[in-house]
Amino acid sequence: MELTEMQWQTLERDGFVVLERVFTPDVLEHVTARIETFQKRHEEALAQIGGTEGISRANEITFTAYLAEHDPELLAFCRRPEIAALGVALLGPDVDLYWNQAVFKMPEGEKQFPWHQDDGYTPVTPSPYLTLWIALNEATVSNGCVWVRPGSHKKGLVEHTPTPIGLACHSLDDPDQGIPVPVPAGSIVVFWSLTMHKSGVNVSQGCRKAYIVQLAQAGLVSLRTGEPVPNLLPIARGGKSL
Ligand SMILES: O=C(O)CCC(=O)C(=O)O
Repeated sequence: MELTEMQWQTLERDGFVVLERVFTPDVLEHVTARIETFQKRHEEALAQIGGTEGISRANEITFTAYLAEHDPELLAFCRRPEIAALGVALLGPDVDLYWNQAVFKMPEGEKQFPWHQDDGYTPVTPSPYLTLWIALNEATVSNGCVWVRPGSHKKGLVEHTPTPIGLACHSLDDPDQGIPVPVPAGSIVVFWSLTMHKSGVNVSQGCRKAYIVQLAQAGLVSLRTGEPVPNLLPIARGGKSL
């Protein structure tokens, strides 16, 4: 898995690049089935506590985290050569899995997910780290694909304001709403943790499913505590996938 010269330039200039159809349908099917078990459990737990927890809202949008931590097969997916090679190429020889979560956007929703930088949620050093937004099914403008503001990673970490549905660093009413990034199933939207992104409303009939895998240089430190981020999972060492 190597980026072409043009893909490198795009990532440097725009803060994101699309790698189409990296994963085959059988790999996707397997990973999606594993993830769905956890997501269903998360939905059920949400229903029992009134429908909301953090930024997850039952029947609207769910963020199901710590998947690779609980499922060896999902950890193996995060260590696949395609993913490890991207981490090594963009971050260096020693790469950790910092965070992983499935984001399911339910049909006929009404809300966008607000503009933010991933670093806005939990600032860490070194920054930026890398977000791989993996489309488990086709992501379209109608079902709530990701949108990005090209070049926004060059602004550094900007202020984020809490809203009832997540942190926001740029208004959804601003005329500059960036560009949509629709992708076929199995594709990766690669972006930096400083790249501003949002996701659109899902006005389709089906659920939009993504698996978000965030990679960082080994030895990430929290800027809030000054302590090493705990429980990181190694993905590559000395340039080699584990
Ligand atoms: O997948 C989405 O709808 C948005 C997820 C997102 O932006 C994030 O988790 O940072």
